[in-house]
Parts: sequence; structure tokens; C-alpha cells
Amino acid sequence: MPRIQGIYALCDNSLNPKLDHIRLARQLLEGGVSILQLRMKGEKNLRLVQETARSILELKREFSFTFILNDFAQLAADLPVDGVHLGQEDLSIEAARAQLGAKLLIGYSSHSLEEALEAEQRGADYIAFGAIYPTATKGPGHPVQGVEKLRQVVQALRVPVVAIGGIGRDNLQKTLETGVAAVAMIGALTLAPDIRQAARWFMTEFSRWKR
Ligand code: TZP
Ligand code: MG
Repeated sequence: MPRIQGIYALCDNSLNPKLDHIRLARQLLEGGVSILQLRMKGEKNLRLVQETARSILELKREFSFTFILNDFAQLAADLPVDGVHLGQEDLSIEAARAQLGAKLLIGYSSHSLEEALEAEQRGADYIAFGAIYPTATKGPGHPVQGVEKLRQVVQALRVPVVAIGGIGRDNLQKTLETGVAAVAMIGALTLAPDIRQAARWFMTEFSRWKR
């Protein structure tokens, strides 16, 4: 299985702060997600991020998944993560590559075809493109790209494209039809009444589509 393929779950409790990251990670993995990104946006306590990442990495003894750390690229050098996810405010792709080497995946968030092509050229291993649909996570003013732009990005890039933003049960099918490698989600998983079951549903649908 390629390292970026399937359901890309963001382990992020910003929409549902009562969730504990480690328990959330376990539920998502029990549901079968293939990629997990730890996203502790704005967390000031680096040690907490590091310890949480370590605890999630221990779950690799039980589950097979790709583990990506959002931001905090400086922590990735000392942790056996599979990759880091960067955005415009973070360390540059080149600097991350120089620090982390060729083996670690570098993901990059892009919001236009031009940005996506540039990030690929600068060495990103995968591109997250969004928001595809309106999303509560980014708030009402966040630009929505739509599925046609997503299709253009998928067709133009060689690296895998991960669709993000407002993806749920109702629009999964038309998102997958663009040929994306993976779909990333926060709300559809972390606000589900049963997170494990929701993750399972999305993985089953994804596998059915890719078969
Ligand atoms: N980047 C673009 S949209 C988004 C990020 C991190 C959040 C996606 O969250 P949701 O709840 O799946 O719309
Ligand atoms: Mg970032």
C-alpha cells in the first residue's frame, strides 16, 4: 500500500475539545484509517506534542498506518514519524528536506494549482488541496475550491493529492471521482457519534472505490 492512500484522518480535537488525542488516534486506527496526522495547532507546550506523538507511534505495534506530524518539523528529527505536514507559515520545504532527509515524507498545503505545482517542484512528496467544500474547521470566510479545481490539480501533479475541507458522507463519492490519492477529514470523524464506526464507513467506501 502506498504511504499516501486512503483515509487521511487528522487527529485534531479543535471541533470537539473533549477528545483526547491519544484516545482519538486509537479510535481512528481501530476504524482502519490508513494515514494519521497529529495536528495540535498552536500548542505551546512542545513536550506535550512530543509525548503525544510518541504515544501515537506506539500504536504502530498494533496498527499499520502512515504517521504525519503537522507543523513542529523541529520535533520530527528525533521521532520516528513517517513525515511532516507544512503550510505557508512553516519551515520551507527545502529547509525541512535539508533537516529531515530524503526518506521522510513532506506534505504541503496548497490553495491553487500554481501553488500546488510550485510545492511539487520544490520537493513536496504529496499535496493537500482544499478546502474542497465549505468547512466549519476553517470558518465561513475560508475560500472554497470545489471539485473541478481539485480534478485539475490531480491531473497536473505527479505526486499524490490529498483532498481536504468539508468532506463527508454526502460528497465522498464525487471527491473520489477526481482521482485523489486520499481524502482528509476532521469534522466528519471527530464529530461522529461513533468515531470508530465512521472511520470504518469511510475506509470501506474508499476501498470499494479503489478496487
Ligand atoms: N485545510 C483546509 S480545510 C482543513 C484544513 C486543515 C480542515 C478540514 O477539516 P474538515 O472538518 O474535514 O472540513
Ligand atoms: Mg502548518
